[in-house]
Amino acid sequence: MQKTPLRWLSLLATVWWLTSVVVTCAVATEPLQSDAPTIIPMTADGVQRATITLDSYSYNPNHLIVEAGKPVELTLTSVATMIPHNFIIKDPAGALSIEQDVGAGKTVTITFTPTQRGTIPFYCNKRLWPLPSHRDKGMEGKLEVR
Ligand SMILES: [Cu+2]
Repeated sequence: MQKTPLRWLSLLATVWWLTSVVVTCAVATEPLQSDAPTIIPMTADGVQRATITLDSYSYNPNHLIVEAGKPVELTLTSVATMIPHNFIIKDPAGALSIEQDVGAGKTVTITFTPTQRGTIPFYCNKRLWPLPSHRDKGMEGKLEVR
């Protein structure tokens, strides 16, 4: 009979500890990104240039607007620690198909010329099984071709 209050106390402590861990994880994985569209400016040489920052698990900016028929140069800069990401963009017609790996902390540049007007999604398909893919964690965006 003497031990019952102690047992309750330790149970309460365990519940409190588990709750705080779950809350901390939920706050930490909240993606920080803006959905505001970014019109990629054309430089003097006729190339539409932009830098996209890759993090775990986001692209920033994640809504790009470009002009059809003009070259696009994207500098993909990863600020992620340890986790490798990629940049995949494929239009349904098959005119545009890019799959570029971007290692943690690395920068790579891709160039392409979108020909079809429309909105094409881009995303990261990396995943650490059995966790959801990076795209499922919010690592996606869209390229609006006008
Ligand atoms: Cu990724």
